[in-house]
Amino acid sequence: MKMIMRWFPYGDDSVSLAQIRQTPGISGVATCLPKVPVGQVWPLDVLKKLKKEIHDAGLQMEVIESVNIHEDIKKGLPSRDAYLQAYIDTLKNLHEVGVTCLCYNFMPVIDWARSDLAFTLEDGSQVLSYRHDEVVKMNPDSMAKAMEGKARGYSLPGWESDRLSLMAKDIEFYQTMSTEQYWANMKYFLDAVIPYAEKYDIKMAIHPDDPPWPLYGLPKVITDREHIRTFLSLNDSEYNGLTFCTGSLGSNVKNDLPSMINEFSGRIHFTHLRNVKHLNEQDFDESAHLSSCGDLDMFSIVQALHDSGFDGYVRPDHGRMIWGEQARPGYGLYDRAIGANYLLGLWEAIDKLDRQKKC
Ligand code: DNO
Repeated sequence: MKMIMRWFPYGDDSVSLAQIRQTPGISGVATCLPKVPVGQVWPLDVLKKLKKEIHDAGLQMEVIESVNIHEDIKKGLPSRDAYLQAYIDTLKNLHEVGVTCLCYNFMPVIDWARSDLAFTLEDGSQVLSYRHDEVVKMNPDSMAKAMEGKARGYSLPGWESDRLSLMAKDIEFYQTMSTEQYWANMKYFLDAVIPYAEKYDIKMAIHPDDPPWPLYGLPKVITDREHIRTFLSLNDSEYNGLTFCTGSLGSNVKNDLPSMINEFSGRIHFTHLRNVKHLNEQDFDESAHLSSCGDLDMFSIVQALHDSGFDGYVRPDHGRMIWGEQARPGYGLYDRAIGANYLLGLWEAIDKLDRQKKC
């Protein structure tokens, strides 16, 4: 298992590579090229420069989060083949710079949704929160505006401007698309891309839909055990795998995360570990990573990963904003560093007890 942290390039991150390097147990970063418009090939020279910057700081660049998928692919339009070729060419360039795992999502139009990016908890810390009634009263456009106001000046991954400009038209398009058609478009993507992921030795790791239920009449498919089974069976290659995001999947109280980890072991290549505190079945606040701060049992989750032989990448997911930090919502340094070391502590204890048992 390798513990990494998400990091945004081009000076668009309040957290420096040096700070990440000084966080105990972190071997690298999950990063991206947010300035390359969706659908275009990620340039090799830019990737090489980025890799050098990360390596010079003493960290690895083995994970990319995310290369976004052009809407024409998700919509199944004839123009998709050209965008698929660009995706494949990007995989080639990622391979050239030593990337081994690619996190992406197949959510239509919007990536993740929250009603507030700076909800204040009792202890004064601020978190991302989700109130279903508020979210359905908004539309993606008004949510984007509300989010921008709370983003502390940082860009929000998944809410890129090229995505937003077409939003209204895209939403109408998807509202008339059946879920079966959406799965078929996903299979078309996988069958085109996975042979190249194998060739370039890059594990594809789809991120679950967040939150894991439909919004605004848009198809949402990576939400629970059944749907993940369907997804994995679309293409049987081990390179067709998952980013197991405990916060996203854990927002659905019916998901039994440790048992899902056991079932999908071997196909989980990347894990986002965070906790959530439910107010009811659909409303929740993100919380500190510690089990006692939320509803997820992080011990059982880490134990399931450990015992199923997980050897991919883990990153602490969204942290709270604490100690006066001003950072991109979810991606400050302090709470993620605390979370990472809590998770590493769990892993060490589970691993050592397991070894003792075997002696
Ligand atoms: C939000 C992230 C998502 C994630 C993408 C992966 O903080 O979890 O934006 O990176 O869904 O493609």
